[in-house]
Formats: sequence, C-alpha cells, structure tokens
Amino acid sequence: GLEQIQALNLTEDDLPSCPKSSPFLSGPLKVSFPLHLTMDEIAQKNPWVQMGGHYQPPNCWALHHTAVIIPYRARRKHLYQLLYHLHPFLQRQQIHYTIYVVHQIDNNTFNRGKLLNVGFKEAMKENNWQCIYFHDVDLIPEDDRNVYGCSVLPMHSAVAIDKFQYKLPYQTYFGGVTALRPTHYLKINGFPNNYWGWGGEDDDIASRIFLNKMFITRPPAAFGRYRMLKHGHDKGNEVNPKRFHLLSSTHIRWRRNGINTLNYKLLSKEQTQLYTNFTILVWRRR
Ligand code: UD2
Ligand code: MN
Repeated sequence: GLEQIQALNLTEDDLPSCPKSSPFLSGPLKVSFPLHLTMDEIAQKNPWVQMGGHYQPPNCWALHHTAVIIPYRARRKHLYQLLYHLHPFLQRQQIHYTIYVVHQIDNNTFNRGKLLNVGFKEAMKENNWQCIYFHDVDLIPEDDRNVYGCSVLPMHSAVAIDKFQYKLPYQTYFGGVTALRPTHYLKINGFPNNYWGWGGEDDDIASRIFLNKMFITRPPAAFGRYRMLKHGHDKGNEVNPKRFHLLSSTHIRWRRNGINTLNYKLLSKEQTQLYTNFTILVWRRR
C-alpha cells in the first residue's frame, strides 16, 4: 500500500513509469452537485489522498508532478464541490499532485493574480513541482481526458465552459484554468500583483506569455469542458475600472511587477484532509 511505499521512500528508480494514458480514465463525466457535502464525507470517498491534499499513484511513477492552486475567499460551497470532483478526477489520471488553497483573509479587494503568485511561491517551497495549475474554485471539469500535466507550451484548459455556451469567448482568452511549467512562469515574471478586483488579470497573464514569444496550447474542446458553479459578483471583488488602462501598459510593466515584486504575509499554513491551506494578507499601497 501507499504507507509502505512512503516508508520505503521509493523513488523514480524503484517503480515502473505510469503508462502514457491512464487505464482508469472514463472520458465524459456525469457531473452532479450533491447537497450538503462535508469535508469528512469527501475524505471518506478519497481514502488514498493524504493529509494536505496530496496523492501519488501507489504502483507506478507518475508522468506528471502537478500543484493545483486555487485562489480563494468566502466560497466554501464551491470549494467543497471542487474537491469532491477534482480528487477522483486527478487520481484516475495517475498523476502526482497536491491541491493548494490560497486564502485571502483580509478585507482588501480580492486580488486573484497576487494570490496565484503566492500559491506558486509557497507550493514550490514544498516540492519541486514540474507543472502548476491555476484553478478557479468554481470550475468543475467534465472530461478526465483533460489531463492535468504540462506540455512544452503554457496551457489553457478551460476551453469550453457552460457559462459561455461551451465556446471560447475569444482567441487569446486565458481565464479559469491554466497551467505553466515553473520555468515558463518565472520567464514571464509570474502574474501581475496590481489588478485589484474583477477582471483583466487573465488577459495580462496571456500578454506576458505572448510578450515572451511563447504561445498557448489547449486540449481539444471535447476534453476541456467545464461547468461553472453559479455565482454573482462577490463582495470585495468589484469590477476593476482600471483594467483596460493597466492592460495597455503590460509590455512596459511586466518585468517590474510580478513574482519578483511580490509581498504578502503568510498568517498560517494548514494541512487539511483534502488540501493544503495558505492563509495570507495581501498588502495594498494607497
Ligand atoms: C473570470 C475568469 C477568472 C478570472 C476572473 C476575473 C472564467 C471562467 N474565469 O471568472 O479566471 O479571470 O474572470 O478576475 O472566465 N474568488 C474567490 N472569492 C471571491 C472572488 C473570487 O474565491 O470573493 C476566486 C474564485 O476562485 C473564483 C475566481 O476567484 O472562481 C474568479 O472570480 P469569479 O469566479 O467571481 O469571476 P468569473 O467567474 O467572472
Ligand atoms: Mn466564476
């Protein structure tokens, strides 16, 4: 079992590689949203997930080593639904992963870009991840052939979302669920820290990729399907009126605004049964 493997501290040399395509994939999924989920219930359904929301296939060496980072504040029901669906989804893919939640606990305006930067930084302290998934809390994948590993190009996974009638809203759209290798993430200096409130940060991230002469790739639309849990505009995440102005100068700012200028205060780090939680305060210059 898994405990034995951990006790022996097996490495890449001791296990056969997992197959290129996992035999456990089931393709299109029937996604439903059970009411009143609890952490214990979800944990019981996922006995192989270890403290902190960690998993690796017990009998083979995973091809993908992935940190899933979720920017979060006051969306408990969405978080439970995501954990309920994502853990079995990732295990069927036979990947090695940990789910990290970055919780902005202050009353400042929500800052998704900054939370993703914090998630990257903290997750890389925990493990030498080879692939980072940046994942909205409210997006539930509908096909497990959408494998959460990285390719040689930055990946945009949320290709077809029910909210957009399962169509890509525009060609450079890079919202919802995206993935980068750490080298690529560092090359673009991470994400912008100065998008406060809703909107624009996803386009800024896309610009950073294009400015660094990279392209984005996507899974086939049949695989990259998601349902978005229903929500209105959150309190504290008002539409950012400065977003267009900021976007017009990404090419000037990206080198001096990102992972190299990130500041925050880590209040706590907890391992829960289903995820590792970072509680943080973000600073806002006035
Ligand atoms: C879109 C993008 C999203 C992001 C956002 C603009 C899609 C599918 N997603 O999402 O990636 O670019 O626009 O910022 O197009 N959150 C909280 N608590 C809050 C507010 C936000 O946890 O109070 C997190 C949560 O993970 C959420 C994400 O931030 O899923 C994006 O916020 P949203 O879902 O309110 O915005 P939405 O659906 O327009
Ligand atoms: Mn949403």
